[in-house]
Amino acid sequence: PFLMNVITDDTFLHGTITTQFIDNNPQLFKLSPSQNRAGRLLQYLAEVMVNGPSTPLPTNLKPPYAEPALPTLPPGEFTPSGWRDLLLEKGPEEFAKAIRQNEGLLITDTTMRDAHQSLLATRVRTYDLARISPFVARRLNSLFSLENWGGATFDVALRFLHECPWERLRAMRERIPNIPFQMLLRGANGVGYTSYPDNVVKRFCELACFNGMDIFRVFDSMNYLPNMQLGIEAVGEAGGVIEAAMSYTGDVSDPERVTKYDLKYYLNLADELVKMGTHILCIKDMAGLLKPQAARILVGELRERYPDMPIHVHTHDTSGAGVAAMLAAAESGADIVDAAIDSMSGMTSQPSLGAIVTSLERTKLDTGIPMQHLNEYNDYWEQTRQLYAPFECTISMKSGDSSVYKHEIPGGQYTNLHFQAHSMGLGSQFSKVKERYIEANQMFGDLVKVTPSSKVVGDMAQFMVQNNLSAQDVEDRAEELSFPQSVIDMMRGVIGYPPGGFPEPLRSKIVRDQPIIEGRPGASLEPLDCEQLKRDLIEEHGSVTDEDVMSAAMYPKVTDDYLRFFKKYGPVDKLDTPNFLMGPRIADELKVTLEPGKTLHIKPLAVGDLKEETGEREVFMELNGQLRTILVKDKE
Ligand code: 3PY
Ligand code: ZN
Repeated sequence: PFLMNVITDDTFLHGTITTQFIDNNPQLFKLSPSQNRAGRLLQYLAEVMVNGPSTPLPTNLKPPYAEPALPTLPPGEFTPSGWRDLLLEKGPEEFAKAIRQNEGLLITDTTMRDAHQSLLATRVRTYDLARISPFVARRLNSLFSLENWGGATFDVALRFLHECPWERLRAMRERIPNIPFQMLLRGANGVGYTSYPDNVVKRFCELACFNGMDIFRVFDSMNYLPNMQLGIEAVGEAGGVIEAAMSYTGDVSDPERVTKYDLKYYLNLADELVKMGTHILCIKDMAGLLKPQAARILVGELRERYPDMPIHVHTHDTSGAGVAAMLAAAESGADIVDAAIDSMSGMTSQPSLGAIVTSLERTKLDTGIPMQHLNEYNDYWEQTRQLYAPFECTISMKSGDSSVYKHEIPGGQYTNLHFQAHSMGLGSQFSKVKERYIEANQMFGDLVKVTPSSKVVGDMAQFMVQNNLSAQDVEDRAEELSFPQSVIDMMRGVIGYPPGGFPEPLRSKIVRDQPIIEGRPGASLEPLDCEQLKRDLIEEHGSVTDEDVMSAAMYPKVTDDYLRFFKKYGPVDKLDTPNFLMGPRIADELKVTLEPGKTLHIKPLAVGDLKEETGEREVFMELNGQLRTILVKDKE
């Protein structure tokens, strides 16, 4: 076991061992008698049977206990080559050139990140992503990229799914060697909600590349260039493909609209991002505000200005005009657009992949993606989506909303706010939230709204609704109101600055005597002592990886809980989704594959009576044909 510990140790794997390796790594001598993964999983299942779901289920919609059928693949077939082969062979610069030389429209499939972030509260698990991955590698190899990491997936994987996001990345990479992976990096905010020390962002990108990430869409929630620059540098130094994103707001097609975010603003911003060395330029339309005509104007201008620069367009279909906007972008010179497979598309998600592909068939922008394979992929996702019924946004949301052009709420946040308002039984509450969101945005000086700035505007809107405050009330009483902490922090400069800064005197009235951060927040943060953090984590949890250290750097408490959970309950990511969420049913046999060739057969037999003295119940299960009894504290 010592040898096993060593050869699976992160430092060892990264090839940075020194002669003090053993002295510096006392954790390697902590030899656990056995990993006892089966025992820990039985404990997990028994606890869910007695005490209900371990991850909160926001609705009582039930998933079926069914395994979605996978499209068949003949065994022994080669994995065809894809855009990643070219990237690995030629590097990011040549990769960018090849994108410009490609004739048809290229597609990024967002099903595995933004689509479920927008529709299913980011709850899709590695288990379901990994199952379909071999099919994607073999049959959808003409996709430009798969967006499958970053954004909210990192936090949600650890916090609610009790799984390691790094493990997800590796699991998918192993199954999909040929298609580039794409992640959403919140610039200096990494995959979190606030600024982190520069060394954290840099190490994070390094490890993301090491674990198989290729393309990093880097944005800042206020398009604040110093933050963007840090993200761009971090990706560049890590060897990733830099895709700098301009977060789009306002309406460049409306000359009447008085806004900071006009065509000139975006062209200047693009100039800066190009100067910073981006490989791909992205228009990130997180709320779905880029009307077809606006796409023609903006993409058209950018195309002319930068003939060699690949242009990638991201949108959300909230208004219902997403397909039209992506087709307009493509016709105006965009190289790549984002879409989600049909059964995971529409409303606050991306526009439909199938609709875009079929619309372009037999045109000069033909994507070359075979519809027959997309249909099979779609069937899988249609069934898989059912497994996440408890998180389904469509329980309350029945359609898109073209008032998004006014309130500008980003896709994922729209779903959350909509759900919250409706679950309070007050559908009419939502229109109030939207109105207040507009007012809060104006009060803050008209912001680009995307994580985390969108969260601050949302917090303010909810604060106004709860306290029955109009914008005028807030202005009048700003000196005495107890503003949400996120609002105070944003005004202090914690996440950076919007063009023109925050409006005065409101800012001073909100900040009061709290310290102000001038310039880029990361510049005034001490570097994190990663080695010390690693030692602390080892002390607390036994062995941890460098990747765990990065999780802990961004999400200290969430990672701590995750590591504790893992130690107690084992690799719950290996359970199928209904059994993970709802627990197993008596007499149903579950098969759990821990690794190739190691499968557990688990059959729950009965839950015993409550023992008054201890408050416990015995749960009887068969594990590979042998009876096991598990004691569980009944929390009722
Ligand atoms: C995120 O930051 O998670 C987003 O999806 C922003 O659009
Ligand atoms: Zn998005």
